[in-house]
Amino acid sequence: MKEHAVAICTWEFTKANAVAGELLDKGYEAIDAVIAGVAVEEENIKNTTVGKGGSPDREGNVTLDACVMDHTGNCGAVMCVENITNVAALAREVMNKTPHVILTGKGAEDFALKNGFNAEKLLTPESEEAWQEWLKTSDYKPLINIENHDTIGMLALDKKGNISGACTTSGLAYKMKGRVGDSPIIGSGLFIDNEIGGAAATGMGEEVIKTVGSFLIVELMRNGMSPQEACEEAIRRIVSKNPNHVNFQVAYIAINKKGDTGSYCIHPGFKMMQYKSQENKAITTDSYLR
Ligand code: SD4
Repeated sequence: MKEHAVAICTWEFTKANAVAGELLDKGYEAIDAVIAGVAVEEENIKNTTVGKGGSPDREGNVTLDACVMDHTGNCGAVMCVENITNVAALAREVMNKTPHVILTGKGAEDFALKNGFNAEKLLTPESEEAWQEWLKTSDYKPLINIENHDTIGMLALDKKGNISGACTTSGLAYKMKGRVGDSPIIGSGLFIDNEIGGAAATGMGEEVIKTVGSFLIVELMRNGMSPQEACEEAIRRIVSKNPNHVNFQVAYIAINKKGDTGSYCIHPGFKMMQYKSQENKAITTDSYLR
């Protein structure tokens, strides 16, 4: 048995990370802890990039993306789902109850309704008002930090020493209708290999997809890097390929089998939460740019 369970997540989602960490301390499995943890943000209507209250696409539809991966290497994902709040839990249902890995759009929504999820309006008056305001200029420009990037990716190591993860988002505000980012794509927004560790991403999803960021980090750890070194190398990979990196943020978090953690980002301003030895703290992440 591992001495200490560890939970980490993107951004300063104190409560979500504490919920996961405390469940791990009680002996819950990592997959259950991460799904309960990220649900806190999916249900938080003040968070405009995850779940209910998420910013809509440019046509006013809130469409959610999520994936989960467990210690056995099983995974599930949903993309572009409307009217369902807890899409990480839905991704787990896809993993557990279907012969598939990914369900999208209406198919995912119908599957949710048949499996006990409630249909809910995800667009809050506040998000609708912000969208109406945006429509006046329709200027699509990603913002560097939390204003537009607070997807929650969470990784957990449970007392049995098993690692699982979840990633859930409403994606970039005012994206094109039908756009899907990295967050529900296994290997990009999230990847777990229970022999090695796990990684998750937040930020400009297109850039994470192009470099298959989370899979890359796990493979770098397999080849001997620490979680910190692997996150740094994955950010360097993006930066070296794209001179436009000054205009967008990407941040990674990672954990290995020993419970060592790491995080790195392009621009200053990203924080990771870490729950370890019953202590839940925010860690300011080093950045490529100063
Ligand atoms: C995406 N990576 O859809 C997500 C966006 C994000 O906080 O991280 N938002 O590209």
